[in-house]
Amino acid sequence: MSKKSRARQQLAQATAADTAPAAHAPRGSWKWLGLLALGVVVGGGAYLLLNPGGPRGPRPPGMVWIPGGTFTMGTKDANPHFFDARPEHDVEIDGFWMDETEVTNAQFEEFVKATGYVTVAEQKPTKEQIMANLQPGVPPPPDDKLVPASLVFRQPDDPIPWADEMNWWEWLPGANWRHPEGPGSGIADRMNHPVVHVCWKDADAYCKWAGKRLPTEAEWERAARGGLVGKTYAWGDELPGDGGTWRCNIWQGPSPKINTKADGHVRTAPVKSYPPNGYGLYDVAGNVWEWCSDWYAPDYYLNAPLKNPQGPAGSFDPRVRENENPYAPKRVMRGGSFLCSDGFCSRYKPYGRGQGDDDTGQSHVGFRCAKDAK
Ligand SMILES: [Ca+2]
Repeated sequence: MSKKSRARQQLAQATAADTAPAAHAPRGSWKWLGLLALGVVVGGGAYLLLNPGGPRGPRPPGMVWIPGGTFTMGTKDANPHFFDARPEHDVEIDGFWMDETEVTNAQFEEFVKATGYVTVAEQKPTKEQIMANLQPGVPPPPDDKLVPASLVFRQPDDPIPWADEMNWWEWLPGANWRHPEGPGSGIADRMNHPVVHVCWKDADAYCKWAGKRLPTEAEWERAARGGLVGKTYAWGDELPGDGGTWRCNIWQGPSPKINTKADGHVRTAPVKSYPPNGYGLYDVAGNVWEWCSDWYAPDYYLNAPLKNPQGPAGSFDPRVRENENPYAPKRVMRGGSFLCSDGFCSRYKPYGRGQGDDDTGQSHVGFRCAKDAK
């Protein structure tokens, strides 16, 4: 046999060996492997049929799956605080991932270190920014008022008129996410607290950096309800402090002067200080308000799409103060904050709605991210 024909013979033997079942493989193993593969395909299909709102893909770190489906959004609650949360209406939502906690100072610091991002509250505002939120014809603020600042809750010492909430809010120069109560305050001992003084634009920038996005308002409410139907709170119908165990960080005592701190915290609490809801989400009631992607309009529920609503095309807030522009850009925020209570602002219930200027930070506003199922 020539070298050439021997080589051809070896090649033929090698090819036969490659295509034949391995000598040690038991008879019929290919049949079993085929059946196994078929089982995976059929099983996966059955899973998708039986769990149309079920998770897709691996779980992103720190996120939980919010199943798709139809839920009842809004409320029949006659409390005037919920004038914009009526009527109740059924909404269909696709499943999505959601951060199990509010974004913490530690997480936000990671973002700032990686990108050099400077929040809006840390920047000197322009006259144009200020004027965009005011009625035409209102005189501009003096130049010396154009300094980096944010809104800080100030607990008053004396009784004050309730009618004007600006009596207990201060536009404080130097207040920002690193200094929640202004110069002299810090976050070194609050790294696991939710970041605050982030405006909507800051929250949006963080989400994009993290490969995520802000939840829509409908997604947020679907998530906050935790799979419960027709319940008053994110955990059910029990009052927040029933049985002596507090279920969220809100206000106890005559607001805004006296806070008895029965739940353990006067301002923000570390995330995961209270039990999660049915979907495994922490602090969807109280602690800090959370930005959503939607523009705010009080009458949106009257004509909102019934599947995956994204919010109105622009914002409108008729309840503005004198000289303020009702069409100034405002976004929805949800969940209430450590300042909420049933006697004052009960909007920490899962259907309660809030709104804020998209370029303004506050000491009780933060956010959490969502992520598409891909
Ligand atoms: Ca509290």
